[in-house]
Amino acid sequence: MDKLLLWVSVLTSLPEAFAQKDLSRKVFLFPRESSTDHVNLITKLEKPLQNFTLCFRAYSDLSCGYSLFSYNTQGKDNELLIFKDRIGEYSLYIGRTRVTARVIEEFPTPVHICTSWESSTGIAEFWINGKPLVKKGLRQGYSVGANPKIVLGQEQDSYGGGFDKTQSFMGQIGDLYMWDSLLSPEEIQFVYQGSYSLNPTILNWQALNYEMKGYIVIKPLVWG
Ligand SMILES: *[C@@H]1O[C@H](CO)[C@@H](O)[C@H](O)[C@H]1NC(C)=O
Ligand SMILES: [Ca+2]
Repeated sequence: MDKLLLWVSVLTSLPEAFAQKDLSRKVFLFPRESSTDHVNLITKLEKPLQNFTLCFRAYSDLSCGYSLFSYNTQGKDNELLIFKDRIGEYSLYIGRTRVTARVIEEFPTPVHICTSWESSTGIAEFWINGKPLVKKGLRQGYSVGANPKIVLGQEQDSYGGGFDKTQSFMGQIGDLYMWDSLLSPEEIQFVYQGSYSLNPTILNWQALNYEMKGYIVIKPLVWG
């Protein structure tokens, strides 16, 4: 009986033990273009999202288009997608609809990206290296679906797959945090400056649950 109880507690605590790693001052390095290498970010998100803020750092010298953050739900492609179209151009997709924001940027240079969306107004925001870009609106009244597959390094065309080498990411990604709320402009600045004590509710780089698939390496963050 005691043995059985021990086993039950080991089995139930194992996933938790594997679950969360603190990746502070570390990045995922995607060292090559491929249609396979990727990282799955795992989160328990059981209710549709009306508001969110997502922030992370990225460093790449690709000049063609690539996926930065791909979030699909069952049967719904591009439910939430951050795509870099070209130098100085960032797109946010919500429910397969897209807005694009433009910024003058040096190339190649490390970038800190925050993006947010609010269902009640449909307003999407981008903040690039702490600087707010022109706001646009899309999908007012929509809710982003729950139980997502979230992929770094590849762009999904199905639920957790359907990758395309020409949209893959090569470079480094770190400091990724996601909230189910809108951060204030002051909070966005805190995050940009490296302060994350804001309780990220969906994804937390300091307690991250993830799976690395293929050629992915964890390295220290030496920029940004
Ligand atoms: C989303 O934000 C709006 C205001 O920006 C707020 O009224 C609403 O309650 C929020 N929804 C959730 C589920 O937090
Ligand atoms: Ca897609």
